[in-house]
Amino acid sequence: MKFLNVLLIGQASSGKSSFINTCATALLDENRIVTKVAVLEPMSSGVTTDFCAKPLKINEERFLPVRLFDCRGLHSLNGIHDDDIIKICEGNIKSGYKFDPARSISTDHDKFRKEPSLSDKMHCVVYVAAADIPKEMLADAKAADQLKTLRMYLSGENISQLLLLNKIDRLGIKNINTIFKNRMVKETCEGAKEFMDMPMGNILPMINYADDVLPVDMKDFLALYSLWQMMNKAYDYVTAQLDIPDGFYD
Ligand SMILES: Nc1nc2c(ncn2[C@@H]2O[C@H](COP(=O)(O)OP(=O)(O)OP(=O)(O)O)[C@@H](O)[C@H]2O)c(=O)[nH]1
Ligand SMILES: [Mg+2]
Repeated sequence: MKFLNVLLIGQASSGKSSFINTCATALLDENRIVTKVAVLEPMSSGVTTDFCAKPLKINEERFLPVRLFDCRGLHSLNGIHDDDIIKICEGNIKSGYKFDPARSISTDHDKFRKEPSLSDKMHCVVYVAAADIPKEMLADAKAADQLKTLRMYLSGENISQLLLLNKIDRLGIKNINTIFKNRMVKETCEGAKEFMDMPMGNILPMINYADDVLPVDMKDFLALYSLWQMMNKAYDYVTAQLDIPDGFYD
């Protein structure tokens, strides 16, 4: 298997593309900020959206063996059908699919993968929220239901779930090098932990490149740490699946 698959799912403007961009910057051995990739171009209606991943370069020849899939969801306005989110996790939906809020992907669509293998499935799911408004991620009842359905499915499959809390800088932090000692950051992470009912280690505080001109070590560090956690969880899932002998559950 060539790539670990990680699904980033969160509402519009939660910072999904910015996180991918920050990872791309942190991975390069250069003193420049990678130009923001248009990972997802919002459609004019604001509800339809593509499903895609972009390669993460380490240098001119090599790529990191992980695919971060960018997917808008967990908010009814984003219009992704509940069934489609599960189908993404199962590996049924190919990169480049345009979601239709009105209906789930049909099995004869050319972006529908009929017989997904382990390498097509999502190996780790990351909910993405903005730290200044974490609960707005689930602002309506439909989204709460969607999250519940997804979480039940993922728990049943033993797929790890993480929470990426972007925009930590918006909590009024004066010095980003002290974020792990900051009371507001601690309280926000604890609030998110309670809200999502997750272990503290699964909450990833993050500050992305937004208006920066020069690279910032702390942002690079946070991106690499979060990416490493995601890859670890994905790797654990894949190895657990591969370790199951054929016919074990028959
Ligand atoms: N201050 C600050 N701004 C951020 C951070 N992360 C993202 N932003 C800003 O938030 C806005 C939305 O970020 P995006 O990365 O486009 O969000 P997205 O989740 O990809 O949004 P969609 O593609 O529309 O679903 C942009 O203006 C970013 O510059 C962060 O950590 N701190
Ligand atoms: Mg985006």
